[in-house]
Amino acid sequence: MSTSKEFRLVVVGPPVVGKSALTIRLTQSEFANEYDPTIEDSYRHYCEINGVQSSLDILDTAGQEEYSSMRDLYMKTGEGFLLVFSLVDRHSFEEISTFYNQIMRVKGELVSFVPLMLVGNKNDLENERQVSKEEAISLAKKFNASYIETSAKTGENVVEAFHGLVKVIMHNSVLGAGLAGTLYPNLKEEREAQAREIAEQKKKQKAGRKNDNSGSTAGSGGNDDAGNGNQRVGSSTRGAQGNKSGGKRARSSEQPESKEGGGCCLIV
Ligand SMILES: Nc1nc2c(ncn2[C@@H]2O[C@H](COP(=O)(O)OP(=O)(O)OP(=O)(O)O)[C@@H](O)[C@H]2O)c(=O)[nH]1
Ligand SMILES: [Mg+2]
Repeated sequence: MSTSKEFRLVVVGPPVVGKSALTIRLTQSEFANEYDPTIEDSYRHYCEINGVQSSLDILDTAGQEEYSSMRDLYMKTGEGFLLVFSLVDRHSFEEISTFYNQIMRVKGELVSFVPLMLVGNKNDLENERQVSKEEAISLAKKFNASYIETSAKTGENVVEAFHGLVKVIMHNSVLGAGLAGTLYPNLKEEREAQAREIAEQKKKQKAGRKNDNSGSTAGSGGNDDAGNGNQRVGSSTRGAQGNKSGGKRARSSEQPESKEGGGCCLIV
């Protein structure tokens, strides 16, 4: 009986701000000192959040402009986004709005609330700081996002950033629970919901013809913890926990579903 839930997180932001270093810090507990520009890498991280066994499917994206054509696709499929800028690079802070705007343009058609975590990274370089906490918080409020300051180098607040985003997703799905089960269902849940709906309709049709009550439990009455295999959205075979698995990948699935939600501004 697995209760593992999958969450699709996407790490976005300008180049050199530390997106990969943060992801590697979370998944491999080490600091990537060298700069190696990313095209697109995916990682898997297992953890428990709010008592829920969680499997984080993390997409580390390219900050470099030349790969920006891939953005629409991953923005569609992501459930939550870490918007990363560098506290020691004012330009990266100014650029983050471009990523936010693009997310809203792409996701805005699909959902009314997008879980976002604004991340000010490199806070170990305090004496080189170019962005104040106050202005970052103010931007987070505009984005209806949470804000956190991290260091991939020391590890400060790295877990909190990723897990905090998952908590926003969870919170948001609870808000939508009365309406559709979950607000941002993962594909597994969505398929189960569809199967249940189809089964319900079939039952009704049968009952309409005759009151035959032989229970065919087609779509399964169970809820979110049915099967235990993780579901893949795109291609790419993921490695075990914390392993970087395969570079660039093409995703093709569309994010469905859209429901009302609320934001929260959790400042850490
Ligand atoms: N001091 C310090 N350096 C960091 C931190 N995070 C990342 N770096 C360094 O900043 C450089 C860029 O980090 P990356 O994680 O590769 O940056 P990125 O955002 O993934 O860049 P792209 O893949 O090009 O988009 C590397 O040399 C890292 O070691 C941090 O928290 N503190
Ligand atoms: Mg990178």
